[in-house]
Amino acid sequence: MVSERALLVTVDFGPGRRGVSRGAAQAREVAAGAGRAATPRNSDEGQDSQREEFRELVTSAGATVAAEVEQRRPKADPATLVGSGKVEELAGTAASAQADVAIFDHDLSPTQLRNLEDALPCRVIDRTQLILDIFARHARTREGQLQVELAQLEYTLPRLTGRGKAMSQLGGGIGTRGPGETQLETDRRRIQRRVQQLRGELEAVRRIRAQQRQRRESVPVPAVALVGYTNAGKSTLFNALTEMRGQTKATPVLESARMFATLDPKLSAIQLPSRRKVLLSDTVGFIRDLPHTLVTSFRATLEEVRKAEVLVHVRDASSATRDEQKAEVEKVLDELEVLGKPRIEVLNKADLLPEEERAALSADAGLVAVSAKDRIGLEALLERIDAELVQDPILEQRLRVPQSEGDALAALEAGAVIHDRVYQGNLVSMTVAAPASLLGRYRRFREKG
Ligand SMILES: Nc1nc2c(ncn2[C@@H]2O[C@H](COP(=O)(O)OP(=O)(O)OP(=O)(O)O)[C@@H](O)[C@H]2O)c(=O)[nH]1
Ligand SMILES: [Mg+2]
Repeated sequence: MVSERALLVTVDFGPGRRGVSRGAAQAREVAAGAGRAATPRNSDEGQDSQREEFRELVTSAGATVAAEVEQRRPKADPATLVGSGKVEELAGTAASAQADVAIFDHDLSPTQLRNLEDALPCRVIDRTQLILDIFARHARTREGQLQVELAQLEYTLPRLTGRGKAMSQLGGGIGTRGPGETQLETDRRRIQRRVQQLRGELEAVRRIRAQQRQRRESVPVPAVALVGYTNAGKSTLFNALTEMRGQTKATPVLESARMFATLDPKLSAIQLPSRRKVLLSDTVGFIRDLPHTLVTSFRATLEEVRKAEVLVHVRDASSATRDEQKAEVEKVLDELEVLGKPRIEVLNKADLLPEEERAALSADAGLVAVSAKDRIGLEALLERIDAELVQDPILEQRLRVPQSEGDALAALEAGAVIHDRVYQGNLVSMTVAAPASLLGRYRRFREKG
């Protein structure tokens, strides 16, 4: 498939550079001694990396950048977002760059979308549609695909216009024809029917997932969820942790420089240094201005996050906008009502930082600096997870177990840290550190006195 040529449009609102407040936030973090002084990140840099992020989104959607246009204006034009002079310029640039599509790094109201489509010689899509498109490309499971299609249709329905140009995005039959009003009504009804059908199918898929979860929860294993900005390295960390020595082999998940590589949640059991097992989950990443429709439709996917006892917030230490990314992630966590859970902050990609900065980070007790790629800092991270789990705490006890109790000994061997083991006749006497639930099962072996 030939990739589409895209005209990228960004608009800075407000009087000055968009990044002023962001710069101030970073200055505070420098003052807090987090070692940021080595590489000050000013607002220009923040803005550049937002542009870069937008370009990456566009390439992740499979398009190539044909041209870019920027505008700064105090506030959005209700009719066309950008001013009328700019619309003319856009039309000219789109024509000369032979753009197939103009992509705005903002959301457009149905009116703005219609007016821009009328004025430009190509299709127009907004930021939410762009992200939905990437999601659609990357969804692998049935549930993921259903969720994205539903979100796409719900977003598009109010944006259906008589022109129909916007609809070519949807594939699935509704082409680029210019439907008249009757055709438009038919399309609307058809979409509404499809929406109903998708809701039904999703309901069914979710019932199965709920059953699976119930079965899982009948054996209580604490859940730990990796969360974070897209591309922070969650999947790489997931693979690194599940591949560590002593872990049972799991199929690796996809690591990719593309944004939103992961859509569908993936779970794997891992063992912590205390020998306690937890269920680790990798899931969809977040982004600045994550479309609300996506948060809602991915609520079920994000259920792993809502059910987790501990959240591991994976951050890209090398990103120029890492502090802004952190704030964005916390916004979504708030929306999911999980800000109250214990949260471990991991600064990943530490391998990309200069030595002084890395040293400063590792001195900060609030953070765990790791490199998922180089497998550095993982042991410390597992210890932190251990420490954060309060459900089923680790207790230390002295046990005396008959050697004939093979099952009990094997279970302790697998689930506890054992020291001072002494054999006395047919008894094994030992000190074990293990989750309270495991020790509870072998209360009868407790050494008296
Ligand atoms: N240098 C370096 N690169 C890393 C590290 N961890 C991940 N990466 C790279 O960062 C990119 C994104 O990694 P992923 O693990 O796919 O990121 P993710 O958070 O799962 O991203 P999404 O699923 O898209 O939200 C890939 O190109 C990885 O190779 C690291 O510790 N150091
Ligand atoms: Mg991923």
